[in-house]
Amino acid sequence: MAGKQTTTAVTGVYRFSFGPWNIDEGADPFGPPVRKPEALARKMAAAKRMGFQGMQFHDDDAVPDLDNKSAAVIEKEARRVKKMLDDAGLKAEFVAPRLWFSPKTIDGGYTNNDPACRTYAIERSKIAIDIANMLDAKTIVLWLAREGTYIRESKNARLAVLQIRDAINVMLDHDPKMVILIEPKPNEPVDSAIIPTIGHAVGLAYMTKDPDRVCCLVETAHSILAGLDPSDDMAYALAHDKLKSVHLNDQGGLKFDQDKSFGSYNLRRAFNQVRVLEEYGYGRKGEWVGLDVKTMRTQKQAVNTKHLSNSLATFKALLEKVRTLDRKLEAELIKARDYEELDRYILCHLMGRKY
Ligand code: XLS
Ligand code: MG
Repeated sequence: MAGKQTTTAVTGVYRFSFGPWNIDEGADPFGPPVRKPEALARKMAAAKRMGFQGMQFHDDDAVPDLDNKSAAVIEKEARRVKKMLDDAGLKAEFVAPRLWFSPKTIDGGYTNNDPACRTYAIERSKIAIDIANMLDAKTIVLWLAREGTYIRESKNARLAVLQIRDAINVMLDHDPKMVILIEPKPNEPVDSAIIPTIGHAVGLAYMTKDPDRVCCLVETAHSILAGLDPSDDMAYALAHDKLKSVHLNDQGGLKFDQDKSFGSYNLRRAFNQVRVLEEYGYGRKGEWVGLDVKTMRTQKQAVNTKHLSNSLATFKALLEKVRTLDRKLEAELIKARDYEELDRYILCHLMGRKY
């Protein structure tokens, strides 16, 4: 039953992951790459060295150019990546179908106005599930990048919700065990997303034929772009027992999607995200902590992974802050309804000042 646990006596158990796209070449819409690409094997070695336990993949991170490969070649290449993971001592957390690069997904995947393109999106998602199985990943992630509109009149938004539901049902049928995680984002690259927030994602999960296998991934920056507090979004999904992964990062308000290092913009907001995970006992059912952070464009080649190691270090430092919070004092201040004093105590605690 969703949300059974109401006490705070448990602690989390944390495993960390990131994706190959989190060590990038620094290109943006206004400038070319400024660093050389790193081979997947080097990214895996960096993950291990920095203390990560897993990697996340797009289907074509594991099997590049997969639209032009046979099933046999896809399998051979996916198994080679699995062997690389084994050799590096890493697990694959998830595989995500990349439905935003192909000419067939210019107008979206599952909600494309062209039925042939919708079919492509569903078939591609089935291949992503097959690759996930080959990598022994337990989840697939749907970041619904182009499932939305550039102008409101271009799609029927009610129908689009049902199209996404139907596509998920096909994926659930394709594999009896795979868990599907929806990663919502309100905008960019589209103007308006069909599933913009975690509330929409949870609602959609209950519309599918197997709601227990349709869950969520909350990304810090995506919540902030929706004007919401990421820890509250996480709490909402946790109350439904539907938070199965997170993409921790940071974001300076309503700007382009920044994917800054975790805690780098708002440490208190980061503290509350760690706290909500810890109080649920996050990770005990195999949930991962993903760090979906981006290298600053100004960073040189030799130091292109600091955003990852820094984000991990910040998570661990904030976990320490959560675990050393004076709960008795907090309860007294809540009882007295002295939230000004509670505010002060939290700030002193975060600043490491004597209270
Ligand atoms: C977007 C994501 C995306 C997914 C997987 O924020 O990082 O790449 O997690 O498709
Ligand atoms: Mg993400």
